[in-house]
Amino acid sequence: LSLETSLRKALERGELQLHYQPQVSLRDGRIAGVEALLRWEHPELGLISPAEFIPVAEESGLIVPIGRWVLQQACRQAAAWERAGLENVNVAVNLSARQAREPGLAADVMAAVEEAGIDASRLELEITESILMDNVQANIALLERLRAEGVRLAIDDFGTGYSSMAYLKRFPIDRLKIDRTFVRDIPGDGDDEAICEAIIAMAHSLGMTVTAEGVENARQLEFLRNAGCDVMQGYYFAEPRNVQATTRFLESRA
Ligand code: G
Ligand code: G
Ligand code: MN
Ligand code: NA
Repeated sequence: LSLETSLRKALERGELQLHYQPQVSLRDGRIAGVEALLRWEHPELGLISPAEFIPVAEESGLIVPIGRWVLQQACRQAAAWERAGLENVNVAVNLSARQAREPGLAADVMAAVEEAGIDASRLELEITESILMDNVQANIALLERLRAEGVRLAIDDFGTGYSSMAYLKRFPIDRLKIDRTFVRDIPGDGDDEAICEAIIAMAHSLGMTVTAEGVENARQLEFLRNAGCDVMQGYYFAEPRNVQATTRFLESRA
């Protein structure tokens, strides 16, 4: 069976699940939210990384129903955490290029929010620079529509793509996520230190907040805190975990 054929069946067979990675505020150490990360437990092949199957899902168009399912699950989970008394758990969901081009995306997003009964501001969508730059006019319109509904918007893997300052200003973006390749060698690598500081300063002056990705040790955390970074995400704080483990983690920090 090809990967595409089994991926087609994965949704109905319940082989897909979302794991969640906590994001922590550098100001007060509180949980700012979680990023939903898709996992595929294949019955024969075991756990398959999204890095492997998202490209197949994109190519085949399966990313559209899968992405809709991810949005529904993430919003329902945000509602469940809220009902359990865990306040302010924002949920971030990754979008792929194909989803961004799909005319029904904004409607899918709002349907997921409304069905779950959460405030739209609980949901953050992560989009890469290359997706944004793929079709600037259409994406400005898409993001403005989502922003008007109250959904938060973040640029993922920031610094690795091609977005220019001129465009950055035109997209209604709330947050930049510094790509983890810039975080890996700080402190110590002068270029990466300068890049992190520049991204943070620029984001703040444009009214955006900043999340650093891939934080794996206390020295990186200290550097980022001193540089004024708002939120961090990475193995140093927590790895992505399933719903049960994430819930226990959130409860232990509440
Ligand atoms: O979780 P990490 O495990 O390995 O994720 C690998 C890549 O897959 C990351 O670039 C991440 O953004 C992407 N990814 C994870 N979950 C989703 C998802 O639900 N939708 C999309 N489009 N990409 C995802
Ligand atoms: O592209 P995106 O930023 O959505 O990808 C998130 C990916 O980063 C996931 O694969 C997740 O498992 C991975 N990740 C999360 N924290 C860390 C970390 O501290 N170090 C590394 N190397 N990868 C991380
Ligand atoms: Mn992401
Ligand atoms: Na990223």
